[in-house]
Amino acid sequence: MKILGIVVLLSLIVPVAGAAQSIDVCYSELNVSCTGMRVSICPKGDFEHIRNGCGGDDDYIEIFVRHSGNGGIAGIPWTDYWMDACDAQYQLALCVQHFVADSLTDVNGRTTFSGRIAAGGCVPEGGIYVSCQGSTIMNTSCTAVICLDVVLVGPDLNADGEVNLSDLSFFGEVYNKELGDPGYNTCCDFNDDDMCNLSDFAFLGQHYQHECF
Ligand SMILES: [Ca+2]
Ligand SMILES: [Ca+2]
Repeated sequence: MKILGIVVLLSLIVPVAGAAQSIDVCYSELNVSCTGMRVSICPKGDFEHIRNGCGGDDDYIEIFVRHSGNGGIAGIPWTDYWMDACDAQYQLALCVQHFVADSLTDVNGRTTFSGRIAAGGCVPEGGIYVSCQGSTIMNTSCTAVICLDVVLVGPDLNADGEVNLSDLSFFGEVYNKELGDPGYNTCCDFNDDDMCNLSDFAFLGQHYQHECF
């Protein structure tokens, strides 16, 4: 009877232990709500929202964090994520040591990201990856990191955490160029019209001297 009691007790403990199971990056899932998401970012975190990343106001990046039993892991804090460029030639400099989720993960391990990103740098191609608690989310066959179809641009062009004169001089080199022109750089096109001109300069002016806080 005593042994049976221990077995019953253990069976009660196991689900609790399951909730603390570690992340399985291959069962976990990462999606973006639209193709061609493009978000302008600023070190101060006051440029575009991810939810506006495809032209509407309800876009998001979505994650399902799952354990090796393929169940969701609930209650993961919104600060336990990281993101960066998949292509190492591009620099993204997050101002804080996390990429902030909208909420704790729910019972399915799901949460979304739809707010602003406080960061410098530019990721014009190659996409971004997302990590949760240090584990980078992989595809279902576990053969490659998931690189979301997301482009990030911003006025801190040299990714040093501050929009200042050095960014302005970089911007000057691309000024009045458009897609197809030699030397054109999409990183200077903040309003996504394939041109780097006065409208983009105005955005740079709005975020001038903004820095990581
Ligand atoms: Ca800078
Ligand atoms: Ca433009």
